[in-house]
Amino acid sequence: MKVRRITRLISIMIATCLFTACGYSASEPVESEPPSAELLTPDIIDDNCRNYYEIFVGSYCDSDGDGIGDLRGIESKLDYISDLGCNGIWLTPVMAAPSYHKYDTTDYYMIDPAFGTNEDFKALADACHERGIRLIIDLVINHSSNEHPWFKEACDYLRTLPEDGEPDPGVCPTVDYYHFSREKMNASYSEVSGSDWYYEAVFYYTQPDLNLHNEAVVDELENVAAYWIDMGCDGFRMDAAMHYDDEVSSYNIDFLHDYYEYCRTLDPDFYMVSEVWASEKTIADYYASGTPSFFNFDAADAEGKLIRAGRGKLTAEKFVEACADYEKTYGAANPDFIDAPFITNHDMGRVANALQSKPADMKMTAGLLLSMSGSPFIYYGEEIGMKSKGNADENKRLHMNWDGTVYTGAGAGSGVCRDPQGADADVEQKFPSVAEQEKDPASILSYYKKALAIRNAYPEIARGHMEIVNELTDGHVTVITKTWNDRRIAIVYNTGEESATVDISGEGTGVKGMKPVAVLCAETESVVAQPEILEIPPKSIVYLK
Ligand SMILES: [Ca+2]
Ligand SMILES: [Ca+2]
Repeated sequence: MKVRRITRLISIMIATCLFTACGYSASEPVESEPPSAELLTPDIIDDNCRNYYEIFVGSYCDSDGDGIGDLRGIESKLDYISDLGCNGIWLTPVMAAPSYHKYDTTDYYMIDPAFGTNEDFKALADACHERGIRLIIDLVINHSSNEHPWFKEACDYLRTLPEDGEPDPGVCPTVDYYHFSREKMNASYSEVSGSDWYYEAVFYYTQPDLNLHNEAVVDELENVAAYWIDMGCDGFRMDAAMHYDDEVSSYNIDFLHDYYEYCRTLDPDFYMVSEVWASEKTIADYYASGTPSFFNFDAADAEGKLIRAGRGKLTAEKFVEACADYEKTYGAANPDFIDAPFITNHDMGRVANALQSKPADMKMTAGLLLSMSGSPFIYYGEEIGMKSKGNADENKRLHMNWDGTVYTGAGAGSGVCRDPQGADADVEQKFPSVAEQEKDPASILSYYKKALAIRNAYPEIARGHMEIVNELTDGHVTVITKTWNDRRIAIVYNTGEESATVDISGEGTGVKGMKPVAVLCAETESVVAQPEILEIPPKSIVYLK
C-alpha cells in the first residue's frame, strides 16, 4: 500500500487553482495547463471500436409534427450526436411493426411508416457516413409479430386441418416457420385462436418465436441482411440472441457465427453486437461464436459494476479488476472481441433513478464507462441525466428533452416527441434540457462531451491491453495503463469521497515521468501535480501520457 491519501493536503495549492474548474494545474515547477478536452485533437481510427449512441426511435426527434420520432428527425440531430463525440448509432427496431417499440416485425424489408420510408433510411445512412458515423439497426429474429404474413398464413392453414390432421409443410411452408404444437408444451405457448393448436411465444403472445432451425427461415433472414446492408446499414444489434433456441445454446452460438460470416461476405467491416442478457461466464461462451461484441450485462444496470463503482459501493480497484477479467475471459474465447459496455438501455430503469439524481455519481459512472475498453453504448438521454419512473417500460423511453417543451400536438417541426402511450404523464425531469446544458460547462452533458473527447483523442483507451499498477492501487484510488501498438496511457481513478494523493515518482510504478493530459472531475476542483505527486479530488479521473 503505497498510496498516500491525504485529505486537504496542499489545500492552499488547490485553492489557488480553483478558478480552473476541473482543469489541471501544476506547481513547482509551474507548468502550462494541458489543453482542455474540447481542444484535444481527435485521432479517430476507422474500425469497429466506436462510441455508440442508442436511439429509441419513436421518442427521439419528430420531424413532421405527429409526435412520433422518425428517421428524418434523427438525421436532423446528427450534428448533435457527432458533437457529443459519438461515431456510431444503434437504432431500436425500425422495420414495420404494430407496437410502439417495434420489437414485433410484420415486414423485414420495410421501414415502419410511422418512422418514415426506406428512402429516408438510405438518406440517414448516407448522412451518417458523411460524418464518419456507422449506423447499426436492431434485428429482431427470435420472433416476428403475430401479424406477420408468415404467421397469419400458417394459422389460417392450421384452422383448415381436420381433427387429428397433420400439417404438411409441402402445402403450407410457413407452418414450419414457427413452433406449432397440439399440446401446450409449456407456459410460453399460446393458443392459435379458432383451432386446437398452440405456438411458442417466449416473450408475449403477439411475438411468436420463429423456427431458426428451418433452412427456409434462415434463407429469408440472409436476404434480409443483404437488403439492409445494401441500404447502407453497417451492423446489426441482435435482439434476444440467447432465446433463438431456448434449450440448446450451442445452436445460438453457431447461428450467430454463420449469420455474421454471411454478412461479412457482403461487407467485410460488418459489425454485430448481440443481446445475451446473462452472466459474464455465459457471455464468454457466446464469444466463441467469433462475433465481435456482446453487451456487457455484468457492468450494466442498477446493481452492475459501473453504477456501483460510480456511487462508491464498489471500489475503483474492484472495478478495474472486473475490467481486467472481461479482457481475459472474453479475449480467451475471441481474441478480436470488442467489449460492449453500457450503463443502461431501453429495458432498464434510467441511471438517474439508481443514482438518486446525484450529479457527481452520475458523472463518475459516465467517466468509468468512457474509460472502458471496447465500444461503449450510451442510451439517449443518459448524457443529460434523464430519469425514468417505476417499472413500466414506457417510462424508460420518455421523449428526449431537447429544450424543455412537451409535445402538445401543436408546433410541428419542433422535434419534440410525445411520450409512448401508457407512460406516466407526470414524470418530471430533474436535470435541464439539452439546450440548457449545452450552455453550462459544469453540466452532465458537458462532462460527457469531455469524456468522449478524451476517448477520441487517445484511441488506446478503447483498444489497449490493460494492466493494473498494483503499487499505486488501493481501494478507491487505482491506477491502470493501457497499451496499444506504440501508444500507452495511464488512467488514475479516485472514486472515493475524499481527495487522494498518488506518488508516481517510483521507478517500479511504470508510470514515472508521465504527465496529466486530461482530467475529468465530477465536481469543480482541480488536480494538482507537483509534478510527480498528484493531488486528485474526489470522484475524478486523470489521464497521464
Ligand atoms: Ca414523426
Ligand atoms: Ca426462440
